[in-house]
Amino acid sequence: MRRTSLRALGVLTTTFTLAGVLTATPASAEPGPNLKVTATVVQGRYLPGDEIPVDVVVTNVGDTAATEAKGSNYTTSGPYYAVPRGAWGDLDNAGPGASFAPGETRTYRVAGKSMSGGRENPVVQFEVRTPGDVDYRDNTSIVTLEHVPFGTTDRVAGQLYGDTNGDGLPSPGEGLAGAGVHLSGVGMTGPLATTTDSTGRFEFAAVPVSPNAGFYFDNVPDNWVTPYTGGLRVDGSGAHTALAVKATRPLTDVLKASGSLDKANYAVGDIAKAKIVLTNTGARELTGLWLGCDPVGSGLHLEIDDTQWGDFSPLKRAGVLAPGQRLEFTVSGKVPEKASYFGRVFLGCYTASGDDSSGSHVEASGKVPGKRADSRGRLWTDKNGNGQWDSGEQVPNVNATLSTDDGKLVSLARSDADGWLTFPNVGVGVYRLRTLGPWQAVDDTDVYIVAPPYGFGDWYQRVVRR
Ligand SMILES: [Ca+2]
Ligand SMILES: [Ca+2]
Ligand SMILES: [Ca+2]
Repeated sequence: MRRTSLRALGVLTTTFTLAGVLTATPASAEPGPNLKVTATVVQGRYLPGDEIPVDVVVTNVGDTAATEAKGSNYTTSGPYYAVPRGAWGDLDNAGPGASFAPGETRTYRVAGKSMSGGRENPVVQFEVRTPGDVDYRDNTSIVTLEHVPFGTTDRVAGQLYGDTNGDGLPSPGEGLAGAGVHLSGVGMTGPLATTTDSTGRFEFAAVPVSPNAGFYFDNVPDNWVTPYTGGLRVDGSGAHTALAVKATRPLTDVLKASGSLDKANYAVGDIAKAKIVLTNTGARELTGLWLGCDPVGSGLHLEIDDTQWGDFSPLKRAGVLAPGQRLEFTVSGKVPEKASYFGRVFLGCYTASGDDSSGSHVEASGKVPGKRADSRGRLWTDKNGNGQWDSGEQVPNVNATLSTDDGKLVSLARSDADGWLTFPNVGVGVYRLRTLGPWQAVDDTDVYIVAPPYGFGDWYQRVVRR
């Protein structure tokens, strides 16, 4: 039994007399600070990995100021609930702590994440301590952080349309039929796939809940371009049952591009001149235009300084073409050394308007002759019809040739007992392989002659009986 102090009674009286709004000090409490903690989960549909905010109400129900108050949380069962550094604000354990005047109340929104999935919900104790707290029974509050129940599924459905009339809405007849629709995400056992119907509609009846389900289309008819749809949050609330996904026409419809180099042959270090022609064949002005050249940084492309593109530079993205306008650029770039190992220097650019890089490509190349290399490969035929090379499928004693695009013969070789053949000391570049006699080379018959150290190694060439 606690002794009721005169001081506590005094506070009680004052409280009732003055305002009646402060929490009355229990008549049983000792004099001194007394923090009381009440935690409440902020309502929401939470999935494993989500941030779950909890409102922690801290009140000093004592008659003396509470100082150095510090908060902490502890997962008593279920998946671990982790809060980031600083989540407790001025109640942070690493700091000096906070003060509460008698009767003062503050609410702290503490937001952490429950780590793994599974069937269990985290049960978490929130606690705030102050030195000398007269009644420790009310300093903790335990809450269950409820996730959307394990095994919940959601319906995801919508329509893919090509916005032919440009009104930004699915209009009659704009549905795109026969496109593949794919959905896969965290927490799902495997990817889901369906196909749009004759009106462009699609449906996944039971998608397992997922904080981030990747969503994309393929095999879209007539080259319509689908947007980047990003990940969907599928949480069982039915938020994605009427998706309207707008596809747009590719830039290639209206933005034509071509390129050429000023010479057929170059040496390393030469400055090559390139001519690029862009044409707007459409009826609308094109804006935000730019070119992205040597997109993969292969080291085989002409080194063109971006400033030469003016408004069409990838840094500016400010090119404009009026309807029907044809624009010709002449730019120059150095032939890099690496090109001499491959025998080719390239000009390769994609064309774009803003973030849409679906314009025509610019492609041109020149020869960089000089280096030579051996090229070794193997002839084989798919005896067991499994589509791949297997031991014993080599084809011996076949004569083969390498020739240029325009049919000029550059090398001749004959396969040995194991199907191997070597074209010796061939000038670097790309050639066509042909086989003579009863065997015909099929599939990709390009042979790349590349000088060390960049060689691709031995190649395999499939042949069939004529
Ligand atoms: Ca207390
Ligand atoms: Ca429309
Ligand atoms: Ca085979």
